[in-house]
Amino acid sequence: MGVKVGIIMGSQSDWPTMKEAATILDELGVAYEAKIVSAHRTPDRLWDYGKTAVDRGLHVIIAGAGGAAHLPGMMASKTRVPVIGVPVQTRALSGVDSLYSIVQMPKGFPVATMAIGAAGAANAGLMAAGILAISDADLAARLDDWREKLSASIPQEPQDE
Ligand code: RP5
Repeated sequence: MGVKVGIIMGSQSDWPTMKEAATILDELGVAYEAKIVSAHRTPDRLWDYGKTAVDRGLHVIIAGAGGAAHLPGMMASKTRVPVIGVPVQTRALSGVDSLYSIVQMPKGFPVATMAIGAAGAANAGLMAAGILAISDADLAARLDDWREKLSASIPQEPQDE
């Protein structure tokens, strides 16, 4: 069985954002693949990816795109593998365009939409790990440990910068 998490993005320019998801998965020891799959520029690639996702053993797809961000929704239309959408921050409209493009799916084809930008991509990694942890006790323990460390790193009181 191959990797269970697919990270896909509409463009090379999305990678600095989507790398945040990859970094989280690295930290948690979760294997993934990362691919450029554009809804507009490579629609056949999108179709093939969605068509083969279940048979290839993918359990979660993290899909990031910016602007007219149709990749996550189209992928959700093509496969029942859960899709986590990441709205990439755009220069023109600050990512609100991406967010609206991803979040407003019609009934029947959900995309679990994260926050705009880097935080959303990191949370997508954590969400994917949480889904896999339901049936992976070792990963569940690593995720619990990661969360505890984050909580412990938050100071009780603010400091002057
Ligand atoms: C979208 O268009 C991509 O997801 C990217 O966020 C945006 C801009 O792409 P590039 O012109 O930088 O390749 O399809």
